[in-house]
Amino acid sequence: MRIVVATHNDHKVAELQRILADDLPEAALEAYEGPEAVEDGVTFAENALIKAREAFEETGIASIADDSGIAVDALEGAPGIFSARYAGTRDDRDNLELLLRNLEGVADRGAAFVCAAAYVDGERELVEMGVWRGSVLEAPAGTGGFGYDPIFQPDDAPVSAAELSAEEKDALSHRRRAFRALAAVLAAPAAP
Ligand code: ITT
Repeated sequence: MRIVVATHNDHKVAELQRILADDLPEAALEAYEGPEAVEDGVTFAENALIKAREAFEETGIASIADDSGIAVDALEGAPGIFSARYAGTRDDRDNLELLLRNLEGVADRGAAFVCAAAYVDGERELVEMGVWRGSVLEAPAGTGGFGYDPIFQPDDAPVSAAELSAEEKDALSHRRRAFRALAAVLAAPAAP
């Protein structure tokens, strides 16, 4: 099965290649070279579907997309779907620093990484969600991963997401949870 991976984020491409090699081993993954979709949905699920539809319409090949971000309890879920542009730039460092500033003096550090994994093939549209609970650190720790990883302390890991190896992050992440659920639906026999 050919599948186009509809993301322009190289970090996501690398994580998805590893995750899907495990969870969807029969898929031959292809990079998406088309235009960036306009993400004007109001949920992670809507935006993931918008990106997967756009890639399917451009290529005619079954397409998957990921829409993801960090949702902070004390900020009522912000930055959420706006995580990539929280500080007004696309710079991960600016976004992370703004989030730390907005949480200065805030005791409730609870947060979650959220991922919507979408699949579109012209016949079916599927979306599965993955959530990774944790808390926002007071200062960045670690150099691995991308985005908000240096300030995210997962509940189920002893160190920040940026201090985990790629394989350790893959085993726990919101992205893994969402794409594993999507792969399970794709692997299930089609309804009669
Ligand atoms: P595409 O839309 O092309 O896939 P994007 O980076 O614009 O790429 P999103 O709109 O889904 O993707 O925004 C995701 C942002 O959320 C990303 O830029 C990071 O800032 C953050 N994020 C998502 N997953 C993350 C992860 O595993 N670790 C750290 N930050 C993450």
